[in-house]
Amino acid sequence: MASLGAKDYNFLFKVIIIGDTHVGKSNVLLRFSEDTFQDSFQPTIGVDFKIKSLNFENTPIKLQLWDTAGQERFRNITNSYYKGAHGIILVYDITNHLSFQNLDIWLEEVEKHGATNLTKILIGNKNDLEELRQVEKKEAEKKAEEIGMPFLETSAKEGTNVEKVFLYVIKEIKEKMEKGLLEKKEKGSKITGELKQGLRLDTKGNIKNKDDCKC
Ligand SMILES: Nc1nc2c(ncn2[C@@H]2O[C@H](COP(=O)(O)OP(=O)(O)OP(=O)(O)O)[C@@H](O)[C@H]2O)c(=O)[nH]1
Ligand SMILES: [Mg+2]
Repeated sequence: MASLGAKDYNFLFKVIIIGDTHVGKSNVLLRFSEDTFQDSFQPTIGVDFKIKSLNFENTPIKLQLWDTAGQERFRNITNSYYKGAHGIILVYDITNHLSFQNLDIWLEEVEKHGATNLTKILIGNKNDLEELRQVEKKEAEKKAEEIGMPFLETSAKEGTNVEKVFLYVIKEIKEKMEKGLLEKKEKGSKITGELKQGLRLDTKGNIKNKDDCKC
C-alpha cells in the first residue's frame, strides 16, 4: 500500500473503532497509521481521529479513522460518531474476558446508531500476550459466526494482522460503493463538511474545533 499526498484521492471512507476501554483501540490505529506503538496507557477522551491516505488496487483512498473512548462516561459523545460511518472495527482484549462479554453492549449501540450496509469486523487484540489469554480463539470464532462478522486476532504491539484488518474494511467499503450500496463521498462532500463543523475533545478534555484537522 503506497502512501499518497494528503489531497489526492477518489474515495473518502469513514471508519470508527469501538470497544471497551484499554482493549487497545488507539494502538491498533496507531500501528496502522504510523506503524508505532505506545506502551503507556493514555485513555482517549471523547473522540479523536486520524487521517490516512493510501493507494488500494490503484485507487487513491483517504481514510478518516475515528478513535472513540471506551470509558462509559463518554458514551453519549461517541454514539454520535457512528452516524455516517462506512466501517466499524469492534475490538475486545483476549486477556480480558469482560471486554469480550461486553461485545453485546457495543453491538446494541451499532444497531441503534449505525447506518445500514455498514462494513463490520470483530478483532481480538493483544494476542502477543498468550500467557494471559482469557478468551479462547474458538469461543470468539463462534461469537463472530453468531453475529455474522469476520474475525481476526491482532497484536497492535507486534503488528500482527493489523494491516489485514484495514485492507478487509477498505476492500468491502470500496466494493459496496462501486455497487452503489453506499454514497460515494468526494472531496468537499457532506462528510468533509460535517467534519469541519463538528467538535471533538482533545486528550486534555478541551473542546476543539475540527477545523484543526489538516485534512
Ligand atoms: N501487549 C499488548 N499491549 C497492548 C496492545 N494494544 C494495546 N496495548 C496496551 O494496552 C493499553 C491500552 O491501549 P489503548 O490503545 O490506549 O486502549 P484503548 O482501547 O484506546 O483505550 P480507551 O482509549 O480508554 O478506550 C496500553 O497500555 C497499550 O500499550 C497489544 O496488542 N499488545
Ligand atoms: Mg484510546
